[in-house]
Amino acid sequence: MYISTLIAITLSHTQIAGTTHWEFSENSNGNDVHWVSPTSVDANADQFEYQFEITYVAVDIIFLGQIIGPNDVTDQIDPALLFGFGVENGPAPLVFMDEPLEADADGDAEIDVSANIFMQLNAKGFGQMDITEVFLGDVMVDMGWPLGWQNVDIDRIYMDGYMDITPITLPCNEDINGDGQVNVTDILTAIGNWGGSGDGDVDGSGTVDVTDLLAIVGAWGPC
Ligand SMILES: [Ca+2]
Ligand SMILES: [Ca+2]
Ligand SMILES: [Ca+2]
Repeated sequence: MYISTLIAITLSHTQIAGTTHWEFSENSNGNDVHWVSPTSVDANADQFEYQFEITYVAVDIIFLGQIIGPNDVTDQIDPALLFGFGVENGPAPLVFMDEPLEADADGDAEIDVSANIFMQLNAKGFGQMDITEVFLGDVMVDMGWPLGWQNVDIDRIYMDGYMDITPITLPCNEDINGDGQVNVTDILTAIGNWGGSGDGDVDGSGTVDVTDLLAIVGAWGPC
C-alpha cells in the first residue's frame, strides 16, 4: 500500500516529455562513419531514459572481382553488444556505447570484421554514432559447387539500428508555490506551516521541520 502510493506520487510529479526515436542505416568500406540524428532533445533534462539497438549487421564480400552481399552476420555478434537501455542523469552528453563490435562470420575463432562504435547523446541533445577503426578481413565462404569453400575478402560492413531517448524532468518539491523558483517565498511558506503537514513538507515526512528548510535552501534558485 505504502509503496504503491509512493510510486503514484513519484509518477504524478515526474514529467515525461515523450520518447524521441531515431533510426540509422550506415555502411563503411573501411572509412569512418559519423551519424547525427536529424532532430534533438533537451540536452539539459534532469535524466534521460535511453534504449539503443543495432538491429542488423551485414557484410559484402568480394569474389573474383564481384561484390556479393549484403550477407547478414547479426547473429554472429554478442547480443549484449547490440542492445542497451537504462536511465542516466543529465545534462548531456551521455555515452551509451564505446567498444568494438566484432564478428567471426565463419566461426573459425578469428575475427573477420570489426569496428569501434561510439554512441552518445551529444552535448547539444543530438543522437550521435561514430564508427571508427573499421577492420575488414577475410572469411571462408561456401560458394557452392564447383567452387566449394573459398577464402574471400570482406568489402563493406552495414549497420542498421535505432536510438530512443526520453528526457525526464524531475519534480521540484522545494518550489512550494510552483512559480519555477525556489526562493524566500517558499521559505516563508514552510515557516508559516512549521510543524504542520502539507505545504512545506518537502520530503513528505508528514511534518514541516528543519530537514525541509535545509532542502529548500539546498535547491535555491530556478527549478
Ligand atoms: Ca573468422
Ligand atoms: Ca517558489
Ligand atoms: Ca518534512
